Amino acid sequence: MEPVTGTSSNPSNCSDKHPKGTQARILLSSVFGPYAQDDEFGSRSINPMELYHNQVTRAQGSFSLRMFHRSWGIMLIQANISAPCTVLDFPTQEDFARELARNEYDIVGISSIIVNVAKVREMCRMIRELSPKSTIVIGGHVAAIPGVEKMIDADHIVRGEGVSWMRRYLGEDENAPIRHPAIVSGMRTRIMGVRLPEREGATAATIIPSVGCPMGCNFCTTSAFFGGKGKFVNFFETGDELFDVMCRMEAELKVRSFFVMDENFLLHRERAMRLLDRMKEAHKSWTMSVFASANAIRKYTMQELVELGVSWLWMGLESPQAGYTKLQGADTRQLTRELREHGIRVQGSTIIGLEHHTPDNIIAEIEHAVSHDTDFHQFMLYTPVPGTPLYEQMKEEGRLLRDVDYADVHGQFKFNFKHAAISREDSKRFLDWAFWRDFQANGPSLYRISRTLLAGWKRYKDWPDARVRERFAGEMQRLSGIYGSALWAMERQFQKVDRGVSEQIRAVRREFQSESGIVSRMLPAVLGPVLLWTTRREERRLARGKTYEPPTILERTNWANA
Ligand code: B12
Ligand code: SF4
Repeated sequence: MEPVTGTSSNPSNCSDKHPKGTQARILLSSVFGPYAQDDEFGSRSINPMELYHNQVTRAQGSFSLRMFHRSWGIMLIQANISAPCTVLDFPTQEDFARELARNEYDIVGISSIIVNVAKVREMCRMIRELSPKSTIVIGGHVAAIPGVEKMIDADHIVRGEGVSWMRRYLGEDENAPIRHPAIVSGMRTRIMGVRLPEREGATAATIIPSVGCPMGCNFCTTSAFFGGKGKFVNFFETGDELFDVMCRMEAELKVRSFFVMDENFLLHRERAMRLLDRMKEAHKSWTMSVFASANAIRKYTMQELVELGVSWLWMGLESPQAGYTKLQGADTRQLTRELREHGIRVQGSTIIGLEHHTPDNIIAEIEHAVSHDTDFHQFMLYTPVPGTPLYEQMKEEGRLLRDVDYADVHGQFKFNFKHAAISREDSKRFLDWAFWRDFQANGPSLYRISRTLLAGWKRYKDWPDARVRERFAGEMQRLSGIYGSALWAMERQFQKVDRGVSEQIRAVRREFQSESGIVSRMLPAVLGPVLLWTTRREERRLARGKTYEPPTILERTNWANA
């Protein structure tokens, strides 16, 4: 596997190194909000800045898990340059204009994905007007749009890895070790109408070991953007390096859980197993949420995964008929069941509208996906995204639909290509049905994750390895009363959707009661009715069209030199 670094196209032909080098003053910004509304800049109400509510739990009403994630790409760049740098996350247009007007920035970098290209265009226009001397650098997946340099007025458009590009541009050592920023993985978490308190250490730290994925599935935009099949960019090569980063995060953020932002973390077994050795030596009872493909998961025994602290696993299920290498020979239903029995929450991901799908077989395919009974399930339309092999193939075959706004090419709306058997309108109907069916058949994800925790606790509460025992005991102690209360409210509220599921929720609640300590056993009687009330209030708010937006965040580094 060959690592790759970022390359840029240089529309204005300026020098490849900024004249001020590390003295240049830099602004790095994400695209402006608000996001969860329909507007001319490509915001869409169905495309909020929320991971779960956007593409996983969106049909779960007040039970949908809502939270925001920072723009990690620009945080990573900021942490790895010595020039004075401001990161502006989730600004409004007014915030962005104010920041440009108040500071004379030499470089303004904007990070964007494809759906937000119209915002990038507008931000470039604003920079030219308010800060005409600034050099404009555009990075992130938006750079993969063919002909993007003609759509926006920028000086540099960076494809691929951005830290090495920015270091090179400032005349710094692009191969210097990566300094990992301290990132709290999520913020403003909300469920059942309640915003969870943000205590230090309560939310996992994000760790970014690499970008890209060598598996190279034809539709995969992250794999394609960082080099495609056989390639990826590793920031931390070894388990030792990763262990050191995690120890630093543990100390800085007071965390014991980590969201590992690596497209296929378990694929690199040697690194993962070395990390496990170090964790054992230092008696680290950490938990990890990871992305991994079925073929990578099967390189490990359940014991190894549990000892490694894997407690949340995001796995592509796609479709058993699709023939992806990562799924070959895998019985994903059996694998999901086994993982959950070991207390590992599974987030499945299924594609709607693959080539072999027809109106006659799609319902059975969705039912098959739903029968995995994962804790969370993401459904996505098969989508040729610029930069991917699938996009090139569809282009050659003349199947790309013209006049589809890039703002609508995100897999949660309608096809952007001509499917052999399914119409564009029906693609949305099937997608929406899949989300609804999963919720109706399997209940709220909050119920499902509590059930998985219970299974893990029962299996591992007396386990000989104290690290494992402590992890489950800690989670149970923190969560059993809260889950018990939430289950109390869910059981009642879900009666309207499906009585059978409501009864299953009750059974799990009772089990929690018998496995909990005295305080946690008493809590549901008090907290349950409160949660039922907040849940119903939230349902009314959502029915009135309530949406949520992330806060604007501004962070400066090396600013004394500026
Ligand atoms: C966290 C995340 C989010 C967060 C948002 C974070 C944010 N603040 O914007 C949430 C959950 C809200 C989200 C939402 C969506 N997301 Co999202 N998301 C991700 C995820 C999982 C991680 C991003 C990340 O931090 N990666 C790690 C960092 C280090 O990598 P990076 O961002 O690519 O940055 C590197 C380079 O791109 C470059 N770079 C980035 N910015 C800049 C700027 C400059 C100036 C330079 C020089 C370089 C540079 O340098 C960085 C370091 O190498 C990625 C998947 C992935 N593995 O990347 C998807 C991903 C980015 N999301 C994607 C999509 C499609 C969406 C949604 C449309 C949801 C959907 N329907 O699928 C929405 C859009 C929301 C909106 N209204 O904008 C796609 C983008 C596809 C594309 N080609 O444009 C991705 C790639 C997932 C996928 N495989 O399909 N997302
Ligand atoms: S295994 Fe997952 S991350 Fe890797 S290329 Fe395939 S879809 Fe992308």
